[in-house]
Amino acid sequence: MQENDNAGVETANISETVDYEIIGIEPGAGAMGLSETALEEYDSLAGWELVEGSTAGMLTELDKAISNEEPIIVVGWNPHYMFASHDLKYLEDPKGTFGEEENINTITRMGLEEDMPGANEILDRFYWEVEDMESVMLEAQDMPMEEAASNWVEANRDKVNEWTEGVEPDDEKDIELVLTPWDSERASGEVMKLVLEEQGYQVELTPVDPAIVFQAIANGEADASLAPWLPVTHGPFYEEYKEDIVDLGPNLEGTIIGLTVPEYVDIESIEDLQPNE
Ligand code: PBE
Repeated sequence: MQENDNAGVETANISETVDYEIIGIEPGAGAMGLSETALEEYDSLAGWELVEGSTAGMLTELDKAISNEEPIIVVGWNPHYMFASHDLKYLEDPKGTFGEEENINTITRMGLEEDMPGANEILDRFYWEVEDMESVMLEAQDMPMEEAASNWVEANRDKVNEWTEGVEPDDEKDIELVLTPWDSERASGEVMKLVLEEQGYQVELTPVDPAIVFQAIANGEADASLAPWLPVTHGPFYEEYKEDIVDLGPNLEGTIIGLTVPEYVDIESIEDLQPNE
């Protein structure tokens, strides 16, 4: 790492240097709601701004800051390749605003189990690890997501067989999955699309905001989703629609969300920041 004569000064003024701004992502993201709550709950974040934008924009800002070795605070999460491609750390969150490790659940519309018991069974069995999802996401940096998903399916036949073995195909063959527009859910969506297509289904993948995922499943416009991060990130939507959806439980365990900084930024906790006053 390069020596920096101003390091001491920068350490003292990290909050000022980042202009009391947290670089956020798409306004509809659950992670943005949690970040807004953090701004309200932490005295150290009084007067700070959460900048709305996009995941791609946030990653560009992060790249830029890291190549200049400047401080930056972003909304970060796992599974994602940002932690594989950069040395990053989550700021400690003593108030627990961002929750503990979470799950990604599979949900379906009411009646899917009766209408399409075969597809429902495959969706119910679908389960993979953080490393699986991240490997698809990472590969999709260099190729279309469909292709990365297809490579994963080929390389993980044992796992895929566990999801499909002995399942009777349904008469009804059209199935629509709604997902959120992040790479993590594009990865699970494309994998499930391939798995169901191999069983003779026609699968439509529709990316929408988290709020719409729950709405579409609750009113039966879409059949299922592999995208809800629970219990905290999409908790408010889940609470609103839980009577009108079927929750098949986790398809992945161990997601994390938090305020994220490069390793060289010399603070450890959200409480180490300074209010903007
Ligand atoms: N994320 C990725 C989403 C869910 C998947 C953490 C950016 C969010 O709603 O915050």
